[in-house]
Parts: sequence; structure tokens; C-alpha cells
Amino acid sequence: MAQDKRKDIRDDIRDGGEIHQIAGGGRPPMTTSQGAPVSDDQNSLKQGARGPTLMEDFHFREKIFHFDHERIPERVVHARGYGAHGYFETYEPLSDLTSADIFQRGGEKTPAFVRFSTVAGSKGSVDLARDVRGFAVKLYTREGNWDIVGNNIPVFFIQDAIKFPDLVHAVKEAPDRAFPQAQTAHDNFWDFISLMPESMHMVMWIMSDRAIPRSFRFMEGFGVHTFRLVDAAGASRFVKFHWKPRQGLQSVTWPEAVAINGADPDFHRRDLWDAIQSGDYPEWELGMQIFDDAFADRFAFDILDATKIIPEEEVPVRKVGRLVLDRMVDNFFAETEQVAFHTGNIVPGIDFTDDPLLQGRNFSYLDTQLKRLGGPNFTHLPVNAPKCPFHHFQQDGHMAMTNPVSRANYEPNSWPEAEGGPREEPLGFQSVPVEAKGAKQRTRSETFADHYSQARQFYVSQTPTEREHMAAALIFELSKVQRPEIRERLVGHLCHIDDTLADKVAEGLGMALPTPPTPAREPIADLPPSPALSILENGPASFAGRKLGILLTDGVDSGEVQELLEATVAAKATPAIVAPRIGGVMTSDGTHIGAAECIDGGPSVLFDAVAVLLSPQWARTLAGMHVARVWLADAYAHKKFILCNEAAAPLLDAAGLPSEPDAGMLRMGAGVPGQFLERCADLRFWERVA
Ligand code: HDE
Repeated sequence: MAQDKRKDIRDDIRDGGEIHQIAGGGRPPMTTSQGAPVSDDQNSLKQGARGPTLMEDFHFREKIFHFDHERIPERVVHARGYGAHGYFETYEPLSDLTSADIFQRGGEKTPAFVRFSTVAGSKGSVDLARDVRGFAVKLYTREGNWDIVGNNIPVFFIQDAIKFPDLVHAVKEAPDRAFPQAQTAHDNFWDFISLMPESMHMVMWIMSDRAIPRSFRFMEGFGVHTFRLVDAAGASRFVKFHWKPRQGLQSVTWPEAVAINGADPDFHRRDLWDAIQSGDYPEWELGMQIFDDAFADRFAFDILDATKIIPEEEVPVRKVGRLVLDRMVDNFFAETEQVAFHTGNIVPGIDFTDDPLLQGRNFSYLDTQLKRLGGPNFTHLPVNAPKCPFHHFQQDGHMAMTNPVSRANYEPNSWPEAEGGPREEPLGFQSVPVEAKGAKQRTRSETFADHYSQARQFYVSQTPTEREHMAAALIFELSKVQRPEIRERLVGHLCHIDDTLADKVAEGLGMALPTPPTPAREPIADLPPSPALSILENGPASFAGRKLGILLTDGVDSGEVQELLEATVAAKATPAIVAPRIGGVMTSDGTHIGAAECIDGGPSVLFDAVAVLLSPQWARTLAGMHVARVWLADAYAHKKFILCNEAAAPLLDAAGLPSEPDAGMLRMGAGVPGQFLERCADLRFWERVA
């Protein structure tokens, strides 16, 4: 029999037939990477059953060799990331503003790939680190790939790229002890930051809940720098890019982030995977803040300074298209790990400005890809290759896969068209002919010197709840700093931002208010609040896309369960059943309901709101279980909306919840699930004092 099968394989190879079709029924036969069929993948080749392994075992050698080389260097920053495919749809032609091909035809869809990331942690770190999130978008336009390599925060720590290695060294684990991992709460980070007043605006953002998003789906993205839009006549305007999530903004709180990192370190990637696999495709609108030289001249800050925003109230964000993510990758390594973004990947109709951070980035990204992906031909990888035709005379190098086939590999040449290769396109990319003047110098423009006005504006734009979170974050972070003088230096900067904040943080750290440092210049203005900067002011209109954790037990009223499940689906939210055992529960009418999580594997912190529907008997049992009490007590403390049935009362008591429900807690009854889910659109009952 085995003999026959081998013969079949040989015949198939001889015939040049599809070897995949023949052995082992529907499964393809295992082969070496040279294509030789493998008969035994369980045992290496030995001299005798207990003897030495033989050097001639080419299959073993090749398998181990390949395994030994599976890893490539992780990204020096943004190592932990998660990507998905989708498309960008242009709303209407923008030919009056830009000749970029992607903006010429309304309704046109352009393929896109997006990679979200944390910055500081290594590849295997947790998703809910307090950190900036990368929001890198590759648009495969008909005139080449355009990468908007942005973040979920519109400003940056530093003004000049030459400080980037210092910043990254300071935030990452210390070189001697190799910790802490994926966090800013340590001496090196705050030492550096407290010596860099230009970082104060960014510090306000990362101490806000922006740095702990509920999911990639609920955060904004920003191009950060000022770019240019260039029209067909060569006239240009300035532009800042924004990605606005259709799902609304949402973050978790710090105590939740800490707990989620333990319960599900893959919380963000799982969320994106689940949403896309279930057909709930996340969307962002591309917004542009477009302005001219006159605005740039009169704006209080320098538009080339990446530590500043342009408030949306001053230059409104015009929505020009939408990005939809609708397909997960087939292979994480091939696509998400090997995708190579570069700020220098721009297309005709878009151009750079002289922002010194952007200029430095344009210099950096090719280097990093060369190191990471092992050679200059990473553009041949499917995720990086343009989807439009491309022709050039670059050749050879490691792993060259798309090679020229004609004779000419240089230009000019006099070979006929068929063999002569490509020629320049007069309408191809042209830089805006900006005049540059001034002496060569290492200096920082005076126009970059106000480090506090916008930091303050961010703080005063937050709701009281958000301000409290910021103060708590600063106290937490600085409490992890061992050297008191670092804490003092940082609180000194806070004195320039907001007195109440400085007082609160000093009080929380148990220190006297320090003397503030002398600012590089007096703050330009006491700027008005900008509501666009608050997450809570920009939440969702409904509970759609959120997750309701439903704790169920055997014997629960089947009508209650049915109504809640139907209301949840009608609200376009996802119900996640949590049960005492993963086998699920049997409701009062004998219906079996499967569980997504067993109660200790699915703590309430993983859900946006919770419902507790129990049978009287199980309510008493759960009241005696620590894990069940914590499940409910946490939901309450995390200010989640809670729906409970009558029978759950013993568990509520045991968990220490007040006997009088607050307005964030609803009692189950006919018609209540619908009301509850409407209430949940507020996401949290912030008024609760817990
Ligand atoms: Fe990056 N950055 N960056 N960066 N960056 C990288 O490129 C760099 C900056 C951003 O998902 C690296 O492929 C310099 C700002 C994202 O693959 C590297 C400076 C912003 C990603 C690099 C900055 C970003 C990166 C590391 C200071 C927001 C992940 C691996 C001038 C606007 C892209 C890699 C992905 C990645 C350099 C500052 C966004 C080393 C020198 C500001 C989203 O090239």
C-alpha cells in the first residue's frame, strides 16, 4: 500500500502534475522546502534506534536551520503591532486642492493596509501599556504608495529628530537591568522628560486616557506634521491629516488597563480580530485641516513645530473620505511584521514641509527597514509592493523577486521601446519649489519656544473626570520614580501649566510645590478650551460595537435571557456569556446557552457594561465565591452600567454594592434591556463614587 502511494507520488512528479492532489486524501503531502516529499517528520535519522543522529539527515538539518532563523529584528520602536487590510473611499474630487490621484474621483476605492502599535514595548508586551499608539496607513494609490505614518496623538515629545534616539533610549528598558518593559513609569523616562520642556504638551496627552484606548477601533489618528497639498498648477496649501473613528472615542481607565493586561494581554488585537471577523468593520473618516501661508503667518505657533496642534475650532477638519478595515491578514509575519512604512512614501499632489521632525523621519525609515527586513528588496514583498504598475532600473540585492527582463538596465539608452525600459514622466512627482535661505546653523527657532500654552489648553479642555484621571496618572507615574529631584523638576513644569493640577500632583506625591523652572519664553496666551480634545465630549452615539458581559447561571429565567440577547444584538453590540463553567448554562425552560468565558477567565474588566442574570439558588452560591464577588464589585468600581435581575440580590449584597441602585444600575424587567442598552451609550456612569 505504502509502496503504491510512493509510486503515485513519483508518477505525479514525473507528469509535472499537481503533487498537492495525490497523497493522504485531501491533504497535500509534506515536502522539504526543495519540494522533496517527506516520509517521516517524527524522528531524525539515526544509526540504530538509540544511536547518534546522522549528518546526512537533510530534512532535519533544513527544518532546524529554518527554525533557527525565524526571527527578524523587531522594530526599534512600535515593535508590538497589529495590522488589517481595507480600503479608502474618496468622498468627492479634490482636484481644486491637490493633484493626488487618490482624490480625483468621488466614490473610488483605494486598497489600504493599516498597522496599529504601541511604541515602547517589545513585540510580546501587553496591549494596554500607557503609551502612544501608532496609526500607520499605507494607501496603494494608482500613482504609488502613500504612507501616512501617524499616531493616535497629534503632537510629539520632541521638536527635532536628533533627539529621537535619546527619547527612545529613555523610555525603553534601562540598559543595565533590562526593565521596566512597556511603560513610562520609571526614572529614566521622567528624568529625560523633565529636562525637555518641549515635551510638556505631549506629556499632557500621554497622561490622559488617550494613552489607554479601549481599542484601536475607538481612537483617532493624526499625521502630526504639517504637509502640503499641491494642485496641478503647482500651487500648494498646508494640510494636517486626521483620522476620525466613526465608532466614537473611548478609553479605559488606568485601574482597568492594569487588570486587562493580566486578564487578556492581547485585548486590542483580539478586539480588532473579532470585530473584522464578525463583519463589524471599523471605519475612520479622513479629515484635513487645510490652511494657507496667511494663516500660518498669523497663527500663534509655528506650523512646523510638531509639539503643537492647530485647534479644530480655528481650522475646521474637512472630511474627505473614509477608511474601512474589512479583512484580517492571512499571515501575521508576512504582512503585519514585514510591512514597511516610510514617511518618504508620498505621491504627486502631496509634499513635505520643513518640520525638522518630519525631515528626520524621512531620513530614518529606509534605514530601519533595511536592517529589519534584511536587504533593499523589501518593496518586492506583496504587502509593500505598489498595486499600480512600477518600472525602474533598480536591480539585484538580497532576495530580488521582481527582476527586469529586457536588456537595458540603465538610462539614457538607445534601445528600442520594447527593450529600452521606462522613461521619466514629466507629470511625475515634483517638489514644491520652496525658497530656502539662512546660514547653516544648529539652532532651534525662537518660534518653537512656548512649551506651556498648548499643554494648558489641552488640560483645560478636559472634563472634570478626565482631569482627575490625568492627575492620578501623573501621581502614579511619578510615584514609581525613585529620585525626588526628578519628581520635583516635573511638578515644577506643571506649575506653568495649571496651578490646581500642580497642587494636586504635589499633594498626591507628598511633596511641597517646587519653584518652577524659568521658561524659554513666557506662554503666548491663555488659550480657550477646545472641546475636540476631550474623549468624553466625543464619545459614541450608541453602544454599537461594544461588548456586554452577561453573567448567567443554570436555572436563569429563559425569557429574561432571550430579551436581553435580542436587545443586545438589536443595539449592534456583542453579547459575551460568562458562566460559572465553560460548558455553559441551562435556562429555566431547558435551553442550553454556551459560554464564551468561565467566570475566572472572563473578569468584568473585559467588557464595556455588564448584566447579571442568575437563578436564586446560584445567586447564593456565587455570593460565596470570591471570583464572582470581585466580578461584580469591579464592574461597579469601574463605573460600568450594570443590569441585574431580582434573583441576583444576594450576590449584589455580598459584593458590597449599595442596596439602593444608582442611576447606572438597572433592575431587569420587561422592556428594560432596550433602555439599559441605550443608557450604555454613555459607556460609564462617571457620577458614581466608588
Ligand atoms: Fe516613527 N519610527 N520616528 N514616529 N513611527 C518608526 O520605523 C522615527 C515619529 C511611527 O507600524 C521606525 O519601521 C524617527 C512620529 C509609527 O510599522 C523608525 C522619529 C510619529 C511607526 C522610526 C520618529 C511616528 C514608526 C521603527 C523622530 C507619528 C510604526 C520601525 C523624528 C507621526 C510603523 C520602523 C509600523 C516607526 C523613526 C517619530 C510614527 C525607526 C527618527 C512623530 C506609527 O524608522
